[in-house]
Amino acid sequence: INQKGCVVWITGLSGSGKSTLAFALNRQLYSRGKLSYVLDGDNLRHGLNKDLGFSAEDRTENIRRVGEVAKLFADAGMICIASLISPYRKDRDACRAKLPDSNFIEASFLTKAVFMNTPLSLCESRDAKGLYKLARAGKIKGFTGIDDPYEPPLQCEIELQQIDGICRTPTAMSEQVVSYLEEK
Ligand code: GGZ
Repeated sequence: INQKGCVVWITGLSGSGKSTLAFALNRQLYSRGKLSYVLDGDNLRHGLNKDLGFSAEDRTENIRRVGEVAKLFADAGMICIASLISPYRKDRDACRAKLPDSNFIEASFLTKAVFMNTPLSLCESRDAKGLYKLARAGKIKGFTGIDDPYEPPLQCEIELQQIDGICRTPTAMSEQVVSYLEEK
């Protein structure tokens, strides 16, 4: 096998497109003969992390477990793509600290709204599962971006910005990540 294991950690708001990017990246790597695997926060919450909710402690534990599993995949030589909101910087940094330098690639997936205070418009307008609507109505408490914080990375290897009206395709964005991986 001609590859080195690593973790590509995709962080961003709910609805920002993390999972779409993760699976597009997975397909693209596969077509190039690379072994990769997606650890998706929302999926893992049905199994491995079934016991966890969305309190700060539970999110921290969620990220910790996925970080440990991602490390195992990387140790096994795979490109592990983790896509979780992972809203707290300290939790992402703790995952990074588990891996030797350069084996952890943080890709932040942010909409301009996060920084610009045209708040969350893009994520919220997608609202595939109607969760933002429930959060706005106070029926879900502690929803990231609404009444729970999202701390964008101060430094990350790849920043993918999606701006209202100028959406790049998942393929274009995953190509950017693949180029980065090839370069390294
Ligand atoms: C954020 C929530 C919440 C709250 C349910 N806050 O976009 P989705 O719906 O399909 O995926 C989101 C998923 C987040 O799981 P993660 O494991 O990635 O979160 S974290 O990294 O913060 O531990 C969202 C849904 O769960 N969801 N309630 N309160 N997202």
